[in-house]
Amino acid sequence: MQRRVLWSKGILLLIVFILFACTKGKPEIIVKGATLIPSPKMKGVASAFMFIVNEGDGSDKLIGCAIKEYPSVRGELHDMIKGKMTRVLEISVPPKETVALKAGGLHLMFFGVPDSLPKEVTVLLRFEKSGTVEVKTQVGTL
Ligand SMILES: [Cu+2]
Repeated sequence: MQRRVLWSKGILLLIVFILFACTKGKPEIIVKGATLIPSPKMKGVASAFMFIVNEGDGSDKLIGCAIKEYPSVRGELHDMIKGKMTRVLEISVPPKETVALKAGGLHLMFFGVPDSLPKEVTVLLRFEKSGTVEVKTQVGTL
């Protein structure tokens, strides 16, 4: 009896291990075409748009953002839900997929941005698994 229980526990552990092995691929994040656009209407506010590419086999999540040169700037993740800008706490980046952050959709939003900015800043993207990714970001206009 005791032996049979141990045996079935062993089988269960093996199944769990196999399932884990099949899903443990790593994400590989690459960011393209990043731009930071200061708001023409709201002082100290800027949005950022970019393509987040996950070339790896595992999923990841964007969970935060900041601007390296301006640590006091507050960064948020936003989405447009039913035409209304809404703060979200994470943005999923599935394996082998590209997530577009663009005007009218998912985007980053920064508050407390200085009036005059250099031509390029470093946006810091914080991912659940990949950690912090530094992104050279062009400062532009819409
Ligand atoms: Cu926004």
